Amino acid sequence: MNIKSLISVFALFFICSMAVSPLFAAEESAVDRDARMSWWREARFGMFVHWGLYSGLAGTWEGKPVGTKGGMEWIQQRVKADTDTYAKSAIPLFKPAPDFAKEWAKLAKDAGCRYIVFTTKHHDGFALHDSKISDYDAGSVLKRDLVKEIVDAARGEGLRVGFYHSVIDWHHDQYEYAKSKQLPHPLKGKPYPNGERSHSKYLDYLHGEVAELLSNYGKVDVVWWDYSAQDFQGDEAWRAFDLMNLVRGKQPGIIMNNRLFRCKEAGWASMGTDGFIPNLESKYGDFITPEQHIPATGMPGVDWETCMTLNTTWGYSDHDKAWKSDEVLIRNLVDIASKGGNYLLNIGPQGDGSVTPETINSFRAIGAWMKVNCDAIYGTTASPFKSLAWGRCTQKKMADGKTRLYLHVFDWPTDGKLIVPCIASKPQKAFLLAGGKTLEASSGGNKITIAVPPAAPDKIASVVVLDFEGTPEIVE
Ligand code: JFZ
Repeated sequence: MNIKSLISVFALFFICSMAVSPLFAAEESAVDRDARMSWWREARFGMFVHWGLYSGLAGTWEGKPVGTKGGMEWIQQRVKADTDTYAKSAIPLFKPAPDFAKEWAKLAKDAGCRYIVFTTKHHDGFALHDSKISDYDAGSVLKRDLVKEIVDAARGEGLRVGFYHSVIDWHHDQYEYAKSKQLPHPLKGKPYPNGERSHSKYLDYLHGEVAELLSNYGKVDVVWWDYSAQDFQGDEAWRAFDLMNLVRGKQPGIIMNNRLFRCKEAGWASMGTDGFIPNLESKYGDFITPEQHIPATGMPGVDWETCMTLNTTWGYSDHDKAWKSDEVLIRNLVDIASKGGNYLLNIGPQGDGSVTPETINSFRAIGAWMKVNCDAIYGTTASPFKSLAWGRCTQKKMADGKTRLYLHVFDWPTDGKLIVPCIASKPQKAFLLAGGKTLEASSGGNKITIAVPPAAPDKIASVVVLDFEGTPEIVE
């Protein structure tokens, strides 16, 4: 072998090892990471969409409700249907109307969401794009590319776009579900109907579809992986580092969650939806995803996003009427922002893509509140106070070196005096965010007393603004 070919062999080896290096994320500087995360940190509020074949079934199987509570996007697993039986029932009921996605995008935009994350494929395995490597996809079955329709509609409203993508797959005939005791599968405990399976063939397919999704729809802002178990996760289960590097290679600025993993280093303490710890090494992803709950004290130093349903199911159900009130939804958004997190609030459109009146009303109520108060949400950081009896606080560093505190008052004082405890600094200015009326504020004895009107400007959350020179001194 001559020296030239020796060099090219080395060069090739070097390039290949770069392509699969799990150190990709670790090599990013803190400054670059902050720049990459900045839109997401400022956004604070996004819309989640669970929509697929299960949406048309609407929580009903063979004419009977499967349940009134819980995720009906799991219906195939709940009734233990094999993929052919499920597809035969579900496909005729999945009939997206023209322009359905425009309705979602407008609803999100008007509510004040800055991004939409939607299911490109859920656990049932049905892909919403036009896939060249599958016939269980919208392209093959409906002759439509629903991912393109949704991305175009979201971009049309100026929203950022995220792909929820399930690595669990109840359709693919090479997915070796026996490898995990913890991950769900409709045929769990039963032998593979098609004899031997090769999980590595499934992974080739998974990576292939992810490559299509991250190549053919322009810029993608978020990938929201779902999900892993302690007994099946990461590299072994999904060739996770290759998968993340594939995504980053195609979309350098992208943000990903940590659900390709289920280990301590990746922010997981246990199975279940409350098994989170405020710790995340960057090679495992960019943010932690508390599901259906808000961490009591946030997750200082870690990026996190609470995802939540409007009722109790992610995918549409005719039988779930447990809708959260506007008060709960708006106060959740405030609570999450006051703890430094994002709120990803789910809608479950029906089989034709339409959204229920309850969903529309909830998002419009949030939108009405945001129209007046969004400055107290976007671009804010966590409260400097441990707790406040009457509500929550968010804060913002202003361009002129001032600090602005936004006091979100849930329980409006009946005596006309709003008291901010544990603060030694005197505000330069106090005013109501709604309308801008100046308020009298006095300071002393480590507290600020603000004279407020007798009636709350907003029954759910009224915002009082305090401006300080520099950083206010908190004494707790
Ligand atoms: C997952 C999905 O199964 C669910 O359908 C939905 O998409 C949600 C946003 O994400 O939910 C989970 C994830 C993890 C556990 C349970 C439900 N877990 O670890 O027990």
